[in-house]
Amino acid sequence: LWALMSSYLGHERWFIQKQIINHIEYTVVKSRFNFDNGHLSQAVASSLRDRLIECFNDTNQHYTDHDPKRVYYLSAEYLQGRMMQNILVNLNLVDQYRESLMDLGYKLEDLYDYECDLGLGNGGLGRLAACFLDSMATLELPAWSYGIRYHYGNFKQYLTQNLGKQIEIPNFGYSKKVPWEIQRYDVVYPVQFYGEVKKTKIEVNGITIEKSKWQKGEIVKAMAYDTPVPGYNTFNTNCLRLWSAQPSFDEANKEYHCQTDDDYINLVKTRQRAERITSILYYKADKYLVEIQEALIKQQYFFCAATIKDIVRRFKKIHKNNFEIFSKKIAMQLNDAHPAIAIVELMRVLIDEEELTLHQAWLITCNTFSYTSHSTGMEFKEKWPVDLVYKILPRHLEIITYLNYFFVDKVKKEFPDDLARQGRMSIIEVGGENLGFIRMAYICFLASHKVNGVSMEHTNLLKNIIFRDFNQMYPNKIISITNGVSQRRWIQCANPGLAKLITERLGGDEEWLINLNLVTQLNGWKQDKDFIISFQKIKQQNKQRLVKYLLENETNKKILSKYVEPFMKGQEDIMIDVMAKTIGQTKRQIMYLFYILMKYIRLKNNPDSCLGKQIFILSGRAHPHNKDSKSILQFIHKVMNIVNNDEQADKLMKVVYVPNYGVSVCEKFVAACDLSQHISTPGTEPSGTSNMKYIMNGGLIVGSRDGANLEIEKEVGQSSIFIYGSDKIKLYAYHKFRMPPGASHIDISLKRVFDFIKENREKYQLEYACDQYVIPMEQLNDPQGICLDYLSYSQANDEAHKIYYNYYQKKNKPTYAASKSSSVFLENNEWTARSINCVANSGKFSSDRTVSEYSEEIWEVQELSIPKGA
Ligand code: DL6
Repeated sequence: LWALMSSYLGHERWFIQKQIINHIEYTVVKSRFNFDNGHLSQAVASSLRDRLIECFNDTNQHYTDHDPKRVYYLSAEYLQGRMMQNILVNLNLVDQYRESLMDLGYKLEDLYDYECDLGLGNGGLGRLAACFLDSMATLELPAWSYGIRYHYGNFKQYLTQNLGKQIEIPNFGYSKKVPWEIQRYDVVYPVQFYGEVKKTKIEVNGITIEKSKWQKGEIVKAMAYDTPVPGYNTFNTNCLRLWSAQPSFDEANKEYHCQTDDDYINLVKTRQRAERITSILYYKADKYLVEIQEALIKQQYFFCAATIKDIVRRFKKIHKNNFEIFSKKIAMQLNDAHPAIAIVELMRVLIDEEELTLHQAWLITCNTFSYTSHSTGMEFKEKWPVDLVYKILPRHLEIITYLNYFFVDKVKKEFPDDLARQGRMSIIEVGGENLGFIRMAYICFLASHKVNGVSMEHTNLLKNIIFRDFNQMYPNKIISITNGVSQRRWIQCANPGLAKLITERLGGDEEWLINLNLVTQLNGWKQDKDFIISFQKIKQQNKQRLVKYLLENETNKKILSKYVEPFMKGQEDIMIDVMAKTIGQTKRQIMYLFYILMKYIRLKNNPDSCLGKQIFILSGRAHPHNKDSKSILQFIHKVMNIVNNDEQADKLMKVVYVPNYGVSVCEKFVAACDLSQHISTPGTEPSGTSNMKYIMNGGLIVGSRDGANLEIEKEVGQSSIFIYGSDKIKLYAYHKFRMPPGASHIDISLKRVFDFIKENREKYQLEYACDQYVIPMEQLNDPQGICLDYLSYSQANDEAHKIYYNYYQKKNKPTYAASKSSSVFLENNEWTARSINCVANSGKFSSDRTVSEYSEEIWEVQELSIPKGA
């Protein structure tokens, strides 16, 4: 309707302005003569929401009318970040909105920062889900996604001054109204917990069968919140449906009228208990307190029960009880094992409510579900204590027990003499406290027709280690689908300058936004002087934008303001090196910090060893339940204290930490950085996706032999990714046999770092690093292989710095070239050619490719295009 009206009347801008001003008045409730950027941002969002809702309603109606096979994506996390810019890009409205606002005297780009980052996720898995939403809509797939509407989302990080001690505080800002979502007062389902299973005997065709009925217990209501998800350049607008918990009592019902003070208090407590189910996003921990484990089980079941009810209701509306075609009409994808209980819930619904047999229900379930694993460590495999499941979900435990009985029987038949295998493969891990544990990931494996890893490396690990026994029994089940990220978010929104340049070079064609393989044409421009200069200028502007952002933080302002002055004036260049990811041992921030300290020590001994100015940026949250992670965060701040307060280092290197890492911060990093670190311990990072984002934006990478780094190397070649160190087999040999023999010697430069740490242990409070690493070799545990890999790691970084500073050509201090604009930049065509090479060969890492593979190899859903003005 909007498109039609605008094209007929030719007054698109006028319409946009009128809409925005109306929203200022009637939605934001401000006078049209007195509002600020914050109000304007809300009004712009509301005007976009109106458009989205039209497409959203049309899409849903079209799906209902045509009844295609649908895919439902179940994920406990969605890390969407800010949406306004992404929505404008997808609706192809950036220019119209920019111009309309300009007429009114405002700048569109100034409004983006007023939106809060939607942080319903902890990291990679949630951000991947957000990219998938974008790609599924863009590819016009009939896809709905389900999740949890956490009240507080990811925590806010508070850091004690200078010490880097992390305190987690709830993200109260998050509960501010999210402009995109639609509260569905009419989409509400009861979800049951606790209670008991009652057995009754019934006669069917003369045969007596036992029926189970789950009864009593507590009921909580699940209310839907829908967020429309537009695709790029299409009318298709899918739905992200998130569930929020509400108490189930009907406040108008006389039964609940309070007779005594206690009744009143109890009613309030009931409400709070219900709301608590969806209040926070939990971080995974090796061992939880019982009450947290209970809350987590309730949260996951709540989400899955409401989702299954919604899906079955929609199916029955058209197909009544024809469950034979259920899996022909529905595919459900589990994003990791968090929603595993959805499998058992579907079984329960089919058996107890739809009166199918266990066998029938199992066949339908297996043909419907598929599962993506996103982890490598055993610790991430969801394990639920049997006693808690018995208490909270007694009927589900019964179903799981049946499934396990039949499955273990099958294992026994196939491997009659292998008792150990039967124990290893059992869904229920017997023994220990809590009457044992339910291995939820095994349920996912067994009930899915396809299981996938998220990179080649990861898939091999699933086949050969994590699900080895299962892979032997079901050899064709595990497949590999390498992750990807959306170029609309991660180039077009994060780096509009580069996006414009790409479009220009591809002849003004924006097709690359839906087919990233087209950027391969940029390979032809790697040596083109004009293109190189344009590319460098964009990078320079992005770097200045990032530095400006760093200066907004008081601590970083103190560290950087003088250091960056000439850079901000365009008089010199600074190399920006970033390591941004969750802080933890396997991510190996420690190795990066050792390298920074080594550079610092070298510089103290010989100031000429530093080829040019650098800023090392670290960002990422520490794991709230993990001591090591928090100690590493403190170690970062100690290294900052050492380097940033030293007069000699003052002119050549600075280290900063950026708190509250999230999608918007990451957007600034990927557009600006020259080099980034993806250096996880081999065998611990399933894929990584930030490595793909940096590559797409022309950032070179230092990477370990882990996750998707190796596939990136295959695409961009060794000139743009500096792969270093051991692979997981070498690491295994190192741990098991201290092999190779050289592994028992610590590299001389690392030794200097250790000596420095030892000497300054008290002065800078370096206990953590000291106690972990500066100890006799025979006591050194080194689980992450840092000593093993350090030499090649430092060489990879040194090599990158030399190339950046043109060392091989100049063998002396860098020279700078003046551009036509006021700024100068490092004259280095070699680095820029490598950088362009990254962008040009990043086509594989679009989430459009990833989602197409899921669609073809797993879901078997077809695209369904919504006609204009449907
Ligand atoms: O697949 C998305 C993403 C990968 O890129 C990361 O390598 C992996 O660590 C991450 N996994 C998780 C597991 N979380 N839990 N729970 O976030 O998935």
